[in-house]
Amino acid sequence: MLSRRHFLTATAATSAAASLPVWPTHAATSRLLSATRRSIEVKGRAASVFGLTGPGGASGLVLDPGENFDVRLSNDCGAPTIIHWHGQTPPPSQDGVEDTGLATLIAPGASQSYSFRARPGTHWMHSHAGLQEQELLAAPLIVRTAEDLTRDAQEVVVLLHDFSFRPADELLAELTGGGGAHGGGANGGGGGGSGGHMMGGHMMGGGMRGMSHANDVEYDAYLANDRTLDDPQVVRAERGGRVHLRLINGASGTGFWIDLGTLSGQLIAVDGNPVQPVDVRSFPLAQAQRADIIVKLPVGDGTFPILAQREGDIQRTGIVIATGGAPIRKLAGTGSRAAAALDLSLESRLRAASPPDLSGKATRIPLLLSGGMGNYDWTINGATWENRSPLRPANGEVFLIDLSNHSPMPHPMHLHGHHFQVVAIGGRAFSGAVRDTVLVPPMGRVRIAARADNPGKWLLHCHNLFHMAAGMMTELVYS
Ligand SMILES: [Cu+2]
Repeated sequence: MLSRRHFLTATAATSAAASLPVWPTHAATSRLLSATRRSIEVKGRAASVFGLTGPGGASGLVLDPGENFDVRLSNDCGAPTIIHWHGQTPPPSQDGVEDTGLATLIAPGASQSYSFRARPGTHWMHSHAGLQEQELLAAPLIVRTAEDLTRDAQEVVVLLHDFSFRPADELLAELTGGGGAHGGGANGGGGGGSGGHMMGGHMMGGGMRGMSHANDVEYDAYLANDRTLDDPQVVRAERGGRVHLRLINGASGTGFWIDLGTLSGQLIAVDGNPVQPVDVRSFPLAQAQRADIIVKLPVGDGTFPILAQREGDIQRTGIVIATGGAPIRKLAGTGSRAAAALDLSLESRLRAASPPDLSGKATRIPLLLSGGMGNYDWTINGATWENRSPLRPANGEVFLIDLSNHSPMPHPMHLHGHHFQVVAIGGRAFSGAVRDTVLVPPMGRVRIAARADNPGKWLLHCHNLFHMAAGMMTELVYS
């Protein structure tokens, strides 16, 4: 593996950016994945969205323990695209991004093969082209472990998303062009026939409450496996059985509070990395984060909603687990009170099951997150992506990134190609979870640490899609 990875990296670095290296493929073992266009029904209304379907037509991919990531992606969605394997740590040219110049968009009708060692856990995959992720070009990517197969628990995967009947570029144009907080409402935002409108009015309300707010976009619906609570997915399970929930926040602009209702669960992994088990019932899940939870069902018949409520709001979505012949009660699409803003209360309790070796020399990298709704300019160290100063850790050494949020919005920060450990929150050091995406709340400070063990060029960005599109992205470069 080492020599192969080294070879691939060298190839990528020396070839022209436009000529993507061709990976050897083995048709017999490659999983087929198709980026498609499909129609779903949201609140009784048809919507044309993107999709990522595997060989059986199901959404996403599930790999067996020890299986290599051998995937042939065909672009059948009618638009140029590229898919990022979120949570995987491939060689840089197979990361599924075009921004670093190591790969290009896949043309409609074309395909691209990928081959690298799969990283186990609950992950996902999504478009890294334009705003396609908002239009549901996202799906689960599950890499099972041998332990998953012996664990006596029914696996239930839930991909959360936010949804608008309006095109994503229209949503972004309104945020960037409408003068943000003060002009959004006056810029035609309320006129959408779908009932969707931007947060102009809400923002002013937020301003009166205080400095921070959570949500930029007023969506039409919140989805759990493509469905709303009007018509949720119902998963039949065994009385007294155990369920392994694999929760993925695939939303583009929404952080959720997960609510297990009357069930209590054990959180066993975040972003695909085992943690020392923690009992949970209600906990935050920021954009792009994943949570693996084991729940034990009662012995009697019952229905058990697993809900996700938007932070700072009453809107919610979810699925229902049902045992025996229990009738399914209608669930309201709104909670009784607004959820709080996402915080780091759970994060500060998490401990890595096996902390990485972060001994030796370390480089400290300060990362200031700033911006605001006024001009909708979101920056890292004062610069947008176009004006970035790449971060340069030393190959093989540890790097510490001090994330410091000087803005009124939360930023779920995602580093490509690595998993890092959360090692301090607000200056308090601890041996936290290993992750690929960490929430930095308004005015919050989080220190993360990782080893520079995957040379190349890697994106580091906010996983609020609109913040990223407005410039909140930089790159980590070492060779
Ligand atoms: Cu952000």
